[in-house]
Amino acid sequence: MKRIVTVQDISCVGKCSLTVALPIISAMGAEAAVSPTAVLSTHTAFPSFTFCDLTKEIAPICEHWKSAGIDFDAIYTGYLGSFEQIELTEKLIADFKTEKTVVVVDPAMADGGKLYKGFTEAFAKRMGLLCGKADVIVPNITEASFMLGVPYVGEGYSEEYIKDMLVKLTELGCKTAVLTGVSFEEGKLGVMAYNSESGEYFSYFRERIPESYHGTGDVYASTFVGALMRGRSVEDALMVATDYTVECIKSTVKNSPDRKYGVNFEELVPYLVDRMDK
Ligand code: PXL
Repeated sequence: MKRIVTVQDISCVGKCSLTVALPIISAMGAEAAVSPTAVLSTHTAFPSFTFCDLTKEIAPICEHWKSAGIDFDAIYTGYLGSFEQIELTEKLIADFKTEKTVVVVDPAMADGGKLYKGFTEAFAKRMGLLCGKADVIVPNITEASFMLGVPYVGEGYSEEYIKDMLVKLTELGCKTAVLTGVSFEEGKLGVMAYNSESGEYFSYFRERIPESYHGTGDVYASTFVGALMRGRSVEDALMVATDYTVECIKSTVKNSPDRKYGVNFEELVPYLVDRMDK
């Protein structure tokens, strides 16, 4: 069985980060090992929350893994709370990346034109350097804009604009850049990717559900990594992740109006398992 290590926080309530990554990766038939970075009572979009920093645990945990001969097929990083956590994550990548390891970085730090609470433009630039250590990165357009230091333009951009942004993202050092939440046409939303080795672009769109829920980026990234571990190509894994995320939002819109609580991805686990078996 493939073993993924995912580096991100545990937000106890408000489905995102590890409470999403663990069940989704498990349901997809891969092992989810964790490097938890912090424990929060809720994610930071709630009006208040508790926060217990686990930064000092990261290095000893990694050292133990090394001495025990543990290895990983994928390293998947999500929300990181500080410059120091980014540095430690880079060390984890340097120490555990082998020929077989796929490194996926989701620079979870912004959406809708704004950085999440507590982040700065300097932090976003630093996250850009971590992205340079990845094989694949999966930012949304807001995160990409902050990492590249360009203004967030909202919607109404051209395909050329997105293609140019993707090329610049790969110039950070990753092989493949994916932009999520891309829309060129009313009523459609999806992803566009660029493989800097082949020079090829890929895009996939579905119907736009006019609601945005917290944690969908984490659902997306977890599903993407899970599908890669099941042997799917990057393109195929992006389609699986897009379809699952869309189905989760569709199902949630019917009965859960509070967006902070995330999507009801649990209801769609049978769909995901079925989709993986096809
Ligand atoms: O879903 C991203 C995320 C993860 N973890 C924490 C967050 C957020 C987004 O706000 O606050 C703690």
